[in-house]
Amino acid sequence: MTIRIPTQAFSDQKPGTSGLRKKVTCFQQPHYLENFVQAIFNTFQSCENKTLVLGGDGRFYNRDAIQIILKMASANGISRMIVGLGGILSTPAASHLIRKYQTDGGIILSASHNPGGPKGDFGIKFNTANGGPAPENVTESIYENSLSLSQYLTIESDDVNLDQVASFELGGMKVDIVDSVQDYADLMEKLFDFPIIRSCIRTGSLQLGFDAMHAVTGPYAKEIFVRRLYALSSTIINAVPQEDFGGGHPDPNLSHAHDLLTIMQSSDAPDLGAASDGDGDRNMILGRDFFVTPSDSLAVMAANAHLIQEYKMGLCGVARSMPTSRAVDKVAEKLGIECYETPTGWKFFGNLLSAGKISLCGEESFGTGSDHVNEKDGIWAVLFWLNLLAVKKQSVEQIVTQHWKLFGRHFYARFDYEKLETESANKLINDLREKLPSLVGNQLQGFVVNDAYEFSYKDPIDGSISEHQGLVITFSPDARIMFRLSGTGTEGATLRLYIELYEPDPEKHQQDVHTVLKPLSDIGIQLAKIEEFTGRTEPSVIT
Ligand code: VG1
Ligand code: CO
Repeated sequence: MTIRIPTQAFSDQKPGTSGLRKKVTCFQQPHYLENFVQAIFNTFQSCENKTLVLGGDGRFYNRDAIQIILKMASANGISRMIVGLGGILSTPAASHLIRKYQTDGGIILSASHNPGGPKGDFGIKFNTANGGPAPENVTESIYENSLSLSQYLTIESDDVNLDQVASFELGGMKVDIVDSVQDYADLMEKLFDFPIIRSCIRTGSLQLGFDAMHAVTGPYAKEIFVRRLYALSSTIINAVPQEDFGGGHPDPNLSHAHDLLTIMQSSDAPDLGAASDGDGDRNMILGRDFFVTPSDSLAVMAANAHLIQEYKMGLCGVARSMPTSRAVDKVAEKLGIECYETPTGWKFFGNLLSAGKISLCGEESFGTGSDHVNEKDGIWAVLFWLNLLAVKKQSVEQIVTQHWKLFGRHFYARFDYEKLETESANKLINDLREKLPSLVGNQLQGFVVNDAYEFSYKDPIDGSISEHQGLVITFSPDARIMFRLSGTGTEGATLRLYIELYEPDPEKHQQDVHTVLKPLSDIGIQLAKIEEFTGRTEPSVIT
């Protein structure tokens, strides 16, 4: 029986770069999760005949949230829910299910790379029928709805069993518990040349080390790399998803993927090292004692896509987020295809992917993907690299350094200043924004400022405009620094400073990245008066 629960609206349910993220304790307050979920349902004209996918990255509170959402979905009149076994779905697997079963969207429970556990973070995002993250107009209407909620609907019922593949009814709504691992693995097998990869793995000419970081990709990695590609089971470390990610930070970068790094720096390191994040949509690619920046990874993929079965007919276009290095732009130029520059966040790629304008896209934050789903996809990226290594018979380092010879190298780094006081971080950005026009023409540490502007984006498909998407300063010789505030943190503000320098001369490609970028990071730190506004003399993390 449907019950109406009176509630009071919360004023802080505005989704950020990727859904609504808060501390678990915030989501556990009475009605907090329920209000946001009701706001999602309220944005549907009608819930009748609607099917949704539901699952999450397995972090603490995932199971509780799923039970709450199922009952609310039933009360709201949703006709069918497709739920990941054990309540688990990686973000790309959820996107695939939405598309495969042509559902009306999906609810994904994840705070991605943010730590989990009772004191950690929780998150919820809504993906639309194209499988991709809801665009801004949708997240905006969910937010508006959340501001005026006075009730939500639920039913009285026992919790359902999430741990068995089964179909049943919940208050008149159909619930299908599905094993998404098989569906996802089947999709991967269609995109990549599994026989070639398998034979290289079997002969020992190709070895992989994969760090699932105690997060959602463990079961997917086991099925794909071990069961279908015959890698040794020791290939996958930290393979069992845990509610608190083993107390770690499930962010695949040089600061957080320690275990993998140790393996890749050892004398018998595998050919390819890779790690994924909390919800399985990001990837880090390493060679033997060699780090591939995510921006370079995207560019290498674009330049070599014709060697991969699925992309052998060529790419229709590519896209990168604004702070991502312009390495992929060079490739697009050579291929004669369009390269789009979007704001940070996967939701901005969705329209381009759906309209067939791009087939490959990525972000500097360890996210790459293609039109096979409408999300960034960690395991897909690892398979792409495995397939490339199997075909090219070169090391990761050889592939990347040859790429630089052909296209030039984009030296790149990101400095994060985490947990800043929100007010000071906003002041810093406002101050710098005002200063931008006066910077043009200035000479700073041997670099001349060419342009200084605030990035805004007009979506080429629906014409919508997104403003305030980061501050950009470009220089001669060819370099850029960019600033923006993170939209995924849950404590204070995080300032990101992105630094990029283009070096066409192969003689200079072997220089140390931080030495090369030092003058530019100094410029950025001084122009933005980072120490003055935040008191910080060092970034919290450099990636
Ligand atoms: C960060 C990254 C961004 C990514 C987003 C969601 O956002 O910079 O590139 O799309 O996380 O990724 P922000 O606003 O904190 O810079 V995930 O893997 O959290 O879904
Ligand atoms: Co993620």
